[in-house]
Amino acid sequence: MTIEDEVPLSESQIAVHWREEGYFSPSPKFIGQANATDPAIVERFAEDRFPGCFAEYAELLTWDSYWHTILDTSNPPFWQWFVGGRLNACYNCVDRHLAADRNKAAFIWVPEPEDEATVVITYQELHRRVNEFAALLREDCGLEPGDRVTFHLPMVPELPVAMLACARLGVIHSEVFGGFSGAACGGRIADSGSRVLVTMDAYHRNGQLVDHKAKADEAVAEAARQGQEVDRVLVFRRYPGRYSSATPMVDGRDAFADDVLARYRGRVVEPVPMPADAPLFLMYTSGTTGRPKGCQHSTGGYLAYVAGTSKYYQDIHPEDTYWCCADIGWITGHSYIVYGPLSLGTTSVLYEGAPTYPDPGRCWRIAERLGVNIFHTAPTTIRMLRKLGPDEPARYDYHFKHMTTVGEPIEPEVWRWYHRVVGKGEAAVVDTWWQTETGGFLGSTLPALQPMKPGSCGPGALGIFPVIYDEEGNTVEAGTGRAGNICIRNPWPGVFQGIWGQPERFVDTYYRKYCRNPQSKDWHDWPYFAGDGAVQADDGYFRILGRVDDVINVAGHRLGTKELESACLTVDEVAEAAAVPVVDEERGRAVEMYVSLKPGRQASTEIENKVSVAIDREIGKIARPKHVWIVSDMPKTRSGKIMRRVIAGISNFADVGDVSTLANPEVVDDIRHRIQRAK
Ligand code: 6R9
Repeated sequence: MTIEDEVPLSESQIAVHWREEGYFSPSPKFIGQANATDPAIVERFAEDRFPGCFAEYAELLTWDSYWHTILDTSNPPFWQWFVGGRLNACYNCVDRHLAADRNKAAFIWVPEPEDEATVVITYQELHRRVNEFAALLREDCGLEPGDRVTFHLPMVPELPVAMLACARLGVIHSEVFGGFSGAACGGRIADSGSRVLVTMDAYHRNGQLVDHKAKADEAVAEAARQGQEVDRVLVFRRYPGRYSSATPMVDGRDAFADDVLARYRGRVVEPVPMPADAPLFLMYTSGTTGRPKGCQHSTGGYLAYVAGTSKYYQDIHPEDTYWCCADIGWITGHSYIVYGPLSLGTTSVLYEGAPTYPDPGRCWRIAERLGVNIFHTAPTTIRMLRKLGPDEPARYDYHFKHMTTVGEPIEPEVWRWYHRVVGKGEAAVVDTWWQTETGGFLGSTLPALQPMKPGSCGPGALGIFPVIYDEEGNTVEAGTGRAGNICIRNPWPGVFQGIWGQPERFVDTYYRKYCRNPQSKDWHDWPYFAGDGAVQADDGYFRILGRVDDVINVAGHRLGTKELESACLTVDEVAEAAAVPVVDEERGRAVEMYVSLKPGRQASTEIENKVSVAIDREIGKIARPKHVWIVSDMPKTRSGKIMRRVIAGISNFADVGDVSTLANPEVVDDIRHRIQRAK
């Protein structure tokens, strides 16, 4: 079966088109303390200062040896930043803070159960734990620089410890979001060629102690099916010494990480000075084909970029208590829970559980108790907190100076609640548009210098020059109200280095579309295609409309339509499947699955349930469809391609567009009646 739309499905077709909003300014108190208050910074990062301007970000780090070339463009679009430089990411996030701040909290970990004690991990303690784990990885697992290791860890301190231990050794880590299924994890293990998996027996989520170890066994089995053997599974225990899983440990393969670590007590491992372009980690994301993309991020460029953007956009100072309420298994957590904040030596809060458990006051209690003053989260969480506890924030005595949002467009209505109620009218709000591929922020506002505008992410970030192109590559001018594809005209240090093992896909997906001359070694000819629709207002601010490719963004998680559809096809009765996005009040977008059955099979709720279960198993609960519709047939082109665009139109009660090229236009009405009866 081929599934491909003739016209790519565009989320912007169903995006809510809100009107242009007025500006908001931060308080003089905020401006007085901000890291970037001198407008000269914008000049320092102007286009005629590119790429040298980014030395300012790199100077925030400690280098073992300096670079000789700031940007090497000799092999486009495989850009290399800070060539010749060497540094260690772990040293920059941990060791260099010891002299002045050894007993300052690096992480404060808040377990989900409210009666469990909060754990403070000082920089000294973090240094000790990272060194011990690095010794274990090197000696017990035999890992060397350049090897890959997969983590399937929840929001526990063991996760950043393990990441930093890898960084110390030059081992490439690949964390798979804990909520993803064992099968999804197995696929990523195989793709990255990891032979070591680090996991945990259980963790708390929404009041349940979730058995997580079972997923490790599925992951190892799936990896083996795809040709990758895992010979070591390190299992942390959520409660050391007490195993909280019903799944047996496998002899010779599995070991309790907390037991093995005891053998490395007090061990110190020297940080390995890595070339700036050595890969630091892989972060998998969804694309338009079933195979996930392992986005490969560099050590020097990435770290410099997240340090710089954390300083100027998140306005992080070393004395802040910063809380990014997201999962480390998402790029946001890598960049803005671990690497960015720690490179600046601040205190970063980690929370294990759901923001609304046991009630929508939980986040505000945490903020009050820990004195959090910078808060970062996603629109989906904001919408949920607003729905469940619109008046909760006023009941707690916390004060944010700064708040950020990331992951999806935020509706102006929701923005205003965030600003007025969560931020108590005192906090600057910064919308940050970016992607797994981009390492850090692309579009945002410098909080003390550029006013906020609800519903717009802002102009290009420092040293980032976005442009909107139409399908033919003509520039869509600002202020025309016309939407197009947002691209970045220049490379920047945080941009990913490639897709692990798929160099052609990297070039095809991100650079082919608008490349002016494939022979050219000039970066001007290689704009980066982000895959988002956008409009630019005449003030230069961008409004992001959503994905233009076959990716559905559910609560900030990117789900590939192909992945969802292949999961459905594991159900015996299902002949064809199509995944479409629908507008959802809380999650922004939700998935609806349309399936048709093999001949002779009868539609039933049992089959609908089987489809949901298959998606849980293959991808994870996050992807569970809002609805499964069993239909008689799919709208198809004459070449047999399923027209998701048409189904999405029906599902959202929107215009389905031109159906004249369909081979079977009559099914459009069939499906429409089916949906209208039910919705
Ligand atoms: C960091 C992250 C990337 C996609 C991106 C876009 C959407 C992210 C946004 C936003 C509007 C924002 N997106 N931030 N849309 N405003 N502030 O989210 O990475 O998971 O790779 O998703 O998310 O569609 O292309 P990732």
